[in-house]
Amino acid sequence: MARSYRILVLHGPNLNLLGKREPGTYGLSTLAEINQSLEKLAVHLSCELSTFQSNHEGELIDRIHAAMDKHHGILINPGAYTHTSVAIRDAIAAVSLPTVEVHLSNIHKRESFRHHSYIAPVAIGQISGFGPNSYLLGLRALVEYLQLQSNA
Ligand code: CA2
Repeated sequence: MARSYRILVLHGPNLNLLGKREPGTYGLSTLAEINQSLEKLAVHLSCELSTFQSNHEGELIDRIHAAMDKHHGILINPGAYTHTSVAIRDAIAAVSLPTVEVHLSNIHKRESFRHHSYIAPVAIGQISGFGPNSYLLGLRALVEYLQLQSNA
């Protein structure tokens, strides 16, 4: 059966270190393991994923721009750029693809500088605090949103 939705999964800075440093805050799962569990769910949801991690703002922005004609939606953990990047926010707004923002940790329970997200106002929603499950919940929410939109 053809996969119905193509989703771009973006991981921001330092997330390549997952499972290798600070397990107390970010858990024991590696980024490769998170991508594998997303792939498994994607098969179940009949969607196709492209995953990409970068420590560079411009590279993330380039991928968002390139998604315009190739993908139906974006799942993004912008990492620390969540709290600093007007440029990533503008890129998401410019491509106007449905975007779900996810975080491993509950950013609202942490330092006050993490409470504000530049991305949230241009996302359809934010999922924060469920560890790697935030990504899986985010993918489900995005696919359901796309399905509801196409049935409307
Ligand atoms: O909770 C999240 O997913 C964050 O997006 C993670 C970012 C943080 O700046 C955000 O406030 C919340 C940090 C990612 C750093 O990842 C590391 C992983 C392992 C070791 C060190 C950093």
